[in-house]
Amino acid sequence: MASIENLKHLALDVGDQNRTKATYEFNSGVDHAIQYLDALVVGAGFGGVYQLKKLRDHGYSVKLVESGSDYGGVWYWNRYPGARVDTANPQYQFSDPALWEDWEWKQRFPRSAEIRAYFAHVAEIWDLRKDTKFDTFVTAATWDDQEATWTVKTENGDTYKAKFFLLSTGFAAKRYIPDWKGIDKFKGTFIHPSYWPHEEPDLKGKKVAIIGTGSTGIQIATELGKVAGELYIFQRTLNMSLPMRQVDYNDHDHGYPKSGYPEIFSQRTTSFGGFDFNFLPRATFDDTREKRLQTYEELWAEGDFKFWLATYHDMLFSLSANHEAYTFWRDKTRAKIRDPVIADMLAPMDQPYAFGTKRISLETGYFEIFNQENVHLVDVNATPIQEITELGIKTSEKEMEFDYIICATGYDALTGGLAQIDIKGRSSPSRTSRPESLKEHWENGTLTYLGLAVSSFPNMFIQYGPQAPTALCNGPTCAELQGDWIVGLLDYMREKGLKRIEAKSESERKWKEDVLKFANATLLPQTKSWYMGDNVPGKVREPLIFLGGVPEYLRRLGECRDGGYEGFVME
Ligand code: NA7
Repeated sequence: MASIENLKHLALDVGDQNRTKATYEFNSGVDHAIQYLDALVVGAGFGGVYQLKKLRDHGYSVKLVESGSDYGGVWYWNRYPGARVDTANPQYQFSDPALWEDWEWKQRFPRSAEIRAYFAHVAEIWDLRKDTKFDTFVTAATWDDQEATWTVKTENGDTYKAKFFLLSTGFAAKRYIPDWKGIDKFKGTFIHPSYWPHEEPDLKGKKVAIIGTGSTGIQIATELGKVAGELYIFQRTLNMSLPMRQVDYNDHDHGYPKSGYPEIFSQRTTSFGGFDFNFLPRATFDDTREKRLQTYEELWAEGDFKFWLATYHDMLFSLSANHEAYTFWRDKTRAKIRDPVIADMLAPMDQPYAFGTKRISLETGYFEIFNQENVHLVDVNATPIQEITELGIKTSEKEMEFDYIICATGYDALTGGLAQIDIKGRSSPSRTSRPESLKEHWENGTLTYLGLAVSSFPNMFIQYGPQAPTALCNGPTCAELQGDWIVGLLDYMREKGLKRIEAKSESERKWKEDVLKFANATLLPQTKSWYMGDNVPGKVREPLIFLGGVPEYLRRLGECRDGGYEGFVME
């Protein structure tokens, strides 16, 4: 784990001279006067960018700070081969017509570079750059109860004092690399995909290992299968990937008429996942077998997440319904793989876990790469990785030599990015009246109210974090609905002359019960996944996502607001 920082510096040295230079200048710079603000927003992805624009429009003094060197959030960092969003357009963008009227997407599922270009467009139209500071990693934040202000410190020595501290750091802000012995000894290149060098490494003909078959591993493997001399994919859990059905747009066809955009955007908050589609109103066995297969075929043909989140409404709740979906997926997938032994590893006859209870990835030819002679699959359950050596990877069976090891092992998702900042709230009775850190507050499990606020951390709000729809909600949808709610709250406080707001600990307890109740009604807790905190050793196992869906979440936010921000204490 200690090697994460080394990896970051490796990536910066190799590929991002500008950022290295910028970091140096900030470190040695003189511009460290304290800045006083109404709000400091952390993180320049969809959530933070929306927050900056909205708060400024409402007359607040606000700044946005970001650890990367430009806008995009995860899209700033994720530049690995094949990196692309798996939400279909036109849904993956802000709803402001000033942005979409002059913007044409090139693909139904845009590449990471196209999303960065979109963010540059947003920054220009919304005039964001003057209020954004990049290369700025927030290290600590301390609440002053007397002044009702947060003091926020950054790695490069800046200090901000802000009435509101708004964390839009997203759910994938802290990388996870297993604590293997020997990473530093490896003579080749060891890469976490989110630190992919900006100068593309030449992998043609090279011997490459990819560890991990989440969305990242699958996207990279599909691309590298075409260029690597030998590609070894180390799989711990198979990914029940679905066909993406990518579409390249041309000058005349952008996939969807813009006249329909407002309708699409208004539908997003009525859909479970914040998309323009929803679960079917009928259950799996309401249909005859013939009709069910026809329905599956139609969903399969449409691509996107339709076979996951636009299918029968009981698929994520009933084992027998889920098994039907798995069987269909399995047979479709096995038909793509020639070697029956490999087919048994990628899509076994016996269902290994409930379909859709881990993050589904969208693929474009992933399963077919295993028909190539240069692509190999290693089951790390049968032959676990024991250590990284000078030459490559040593499993329980043998040592394997590599030029590159791509460690696509994901993130300390949802809580890790927040808890890594030393955030200290007000004095807490449970800490014998010393200020409690957020990490301490969550040491026995995550506690939030509405996935937005935390008791004993006044005037602090989280976007796209734990106990909200987050990873099961389209990013721009969540950015807008949470962003609007937070700005509405600040407006309310300003109108009433209030300075301080804090979630009651009782509200947190009740919200946690609700999060548990919704999760336990589904099949998700039965599967090991980062939705449940399983991927990081030692992390508390608990549902980290609000699984009631976007409409229910929005209803809860509205109920709280309409009740005069019920569940909070304000003064
Ligand atoms: P994920 O989805 O967390 O995937 C990480 C992968 O790494 C997954 O297949 C893991 O297997 C595997 N992994 C983790 N630890 C190990 C060890 N010790 N040995 C072998 N394999 C391991 O991260 P991604 O970056 O792919 O995606 C993150 C999200 O970002 C994605 O869903 C999008 O929303 C964007 P496991 O399944 O835990 O058995």
